[in-house]
Amino acid sequence: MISIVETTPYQDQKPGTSGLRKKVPVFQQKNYVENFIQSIFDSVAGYRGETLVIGGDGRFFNRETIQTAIKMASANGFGRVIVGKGGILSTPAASHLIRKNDAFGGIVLSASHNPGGPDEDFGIKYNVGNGGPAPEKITEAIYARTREIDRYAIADLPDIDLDETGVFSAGDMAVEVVDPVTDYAELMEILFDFDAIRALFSSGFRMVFDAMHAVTGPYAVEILERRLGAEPGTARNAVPLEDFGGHHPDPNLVHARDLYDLMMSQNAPDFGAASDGDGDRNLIIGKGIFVTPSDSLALLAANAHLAPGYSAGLKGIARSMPTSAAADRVAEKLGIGLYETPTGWKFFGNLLDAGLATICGEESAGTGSDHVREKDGLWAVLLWLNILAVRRQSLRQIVTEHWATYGRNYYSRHDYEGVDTDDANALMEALRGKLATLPGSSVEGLTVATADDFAYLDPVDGSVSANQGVRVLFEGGSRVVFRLSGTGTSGATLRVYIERFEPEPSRHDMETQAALADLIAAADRIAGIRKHTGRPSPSVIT
Ligand code: G16
Repeated sequence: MISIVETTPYQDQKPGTSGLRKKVPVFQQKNYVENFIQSIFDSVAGYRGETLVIGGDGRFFNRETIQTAIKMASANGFGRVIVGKGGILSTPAASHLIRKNDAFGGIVLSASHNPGGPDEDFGIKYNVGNGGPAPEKITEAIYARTREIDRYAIADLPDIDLDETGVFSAGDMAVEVVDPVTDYAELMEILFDFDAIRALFSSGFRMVFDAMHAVTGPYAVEILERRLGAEPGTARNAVPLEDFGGHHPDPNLVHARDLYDLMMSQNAPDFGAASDGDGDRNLIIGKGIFVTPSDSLALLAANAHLAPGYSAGLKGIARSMPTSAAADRVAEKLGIGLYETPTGWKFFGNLLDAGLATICGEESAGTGSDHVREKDGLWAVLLWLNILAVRRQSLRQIVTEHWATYGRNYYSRHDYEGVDTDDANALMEALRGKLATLPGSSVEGLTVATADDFAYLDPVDGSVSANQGVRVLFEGGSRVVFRLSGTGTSGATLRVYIERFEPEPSRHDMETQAALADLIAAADRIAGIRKHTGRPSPSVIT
């Protein structure tokens, strides 16, 4: 039986950089989830009888939301739902299932690297038929719909048992509960040289992968330990927990500190890696050397041809605007296109679909390729392993050789979290107001060459996305970028991205913050960070 339930709209269901992210109690309000899911269905057409993929990162409220989504998909006329066993699907695995099954789209439940639990974060994201996050045109339509929605449809059905694989029925709709790992692991076997990586592990190579009590645990155990022969225990914190063990499942130097300390210690293994809540981010650390996400993108692009899936070469490289320009010089040397997009993986979808880019990456610990339409944490780890297996050099050697060839982009991001929203907006407004007067001025001994608010013209569909971050470029190629995060759930987060290009190998050994000191001071002078936020220093430095 299908019920049409009357409802009243919420005014705050605006999707951010990556779907709707709020605190769990917000999602638990009456009809909050139902309103948003119905608004998704109301904003896309042609799904009757089609397939919808549903899964999440296993955080608190995942299972309840999946049951709701299944009942609403049935009532709205979908023909089939594919859902991961236990409600689990990493974001890249969900993207792959959408593509492999020619699904109409997918609902991905995650708040990524944000903490989970009854008072922590939750999120709902809609992905389209190419497997990628819905483009802005659709997220805007969803938001518009949430503001006027007055009813939703839901089937009156018992809950589906998510812990058994198999095909079940939910009204006229089939529900296929699938193993979340199998299809994804098979895709990885096609892309990478598993024999070479197995040989690397059997030669005594040791790694640690920190799943951070989040979704990649089962994937890492199956792929790294079972299929590639890494020693048992290589995948740590490998059981997904609803609250991620009380931690932030954010693979950065603050929240993956144990891994970082291990990798900097005397008994460090050869390779350390971590992934986030929903498995799309990655952290890469060699013995005694952290690889910034921007450098990782450049290095993966420069070496991708060593993996079978990329042996034909790359069509192009895409990076988000705040990501360092390290990848640009790789693209230049390879003679392929380099695309600079706004922050948000959704902007890569068109470039990948059109065959303009093969590899994409972001400073926010995301790297991926055209194998799916999401960034992919384990994919990045496996590509690194493939490169290490072929080159048989240490990660440090590979990175320093890369810098010697291309130059080094010193890079850091300073985050000011939980800033008062009005203060953060005032800072950005003031910054925008002085853009015209900055060029030619001198700050901390640096001369401003250009300053603008980044706008993106999508070369495929011609759409324009304005106000994507303020960039201040200095003579000599250094720059600072300011933008407000679109993924936070309380207050505002100011992100300041700082970058200096250093071509000279004898100067490649500096400590990063020291190498950027004058730019950091210039950023504060230009934007008045302390004045506007009242913060003497950033909350997180990565
Ligand atoms: C999401 C997006 C990424 C973006 C990141 C940070 O990642 O998919 O494209 O770079 O947020 O965005 P912001 O700087 O606006 O907070 P994830 O891993 O959170 O889904």
